[in-house]
Amino acid sequence: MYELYLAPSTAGFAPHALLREIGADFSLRFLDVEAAEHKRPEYLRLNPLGKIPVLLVDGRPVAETGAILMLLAERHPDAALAPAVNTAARQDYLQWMLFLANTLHAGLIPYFYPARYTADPEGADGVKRGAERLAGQWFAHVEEAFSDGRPYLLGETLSAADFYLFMLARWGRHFEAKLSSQPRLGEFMQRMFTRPSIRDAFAAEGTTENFF
Ligand SMILES: N[C@@H](CCC(=O)N[C@@H](CS)C(=O)NCC(=O)O)C(=O)O
Repeated sequence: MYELYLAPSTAGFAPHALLREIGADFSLRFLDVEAAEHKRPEYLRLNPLGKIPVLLVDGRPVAETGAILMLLAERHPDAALAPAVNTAARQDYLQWMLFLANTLHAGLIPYFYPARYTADPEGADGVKRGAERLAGQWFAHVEEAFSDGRPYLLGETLSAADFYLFMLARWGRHFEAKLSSQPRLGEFMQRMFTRPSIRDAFAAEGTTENFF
């Protein structure tokens, strides 16, 4: 049994949608971010860094979005959301998952919390613009990967990486330079959006805002 701590449209979205895609037995625990519920001692006991999301696996907490996604894919091999160990596809999967976690996700954080990344009281806007510029380059790298017409990040087969990418690319809807202008990424987003798991996750999170 899984219990996912999340807040709407945060990094909890990808694990949330993946749980639905797998058809796992889970419950959702929505945190009140305005009330800083994720900084309270009860939550810090689950994740001392106070970051969302956390997944309880039979009561044991796991944090870090990429780790949660990989763990879920691994625990549910029948859902075939991660290539088998020692295959060429696994190599690509690991590379994309780490790129999404280490580069794209980590690089988007300064966009959303720019003041944390500067000691200059006037510097937040510059940090935000710089983060958007870098993210634009990384999304261009993703667009390039899709240039061979592949439907999913790994090729013909859907994987956990697609849920991660979908979530991160959706955050780009705030950018001045819209990601929807990247045609292949746009097609990917539409393709993912048709999945019941994604639509149901949006509905459960109460998200009505444009998804991309
Ligand atoms: N490295 C973490 C980052 C998670 C993260 O930054 N989550 C955001 C919500 S999207 C959060 O908890 N923000 C609250 C804060 O940083 O105070 C992960 O991959 O899960």
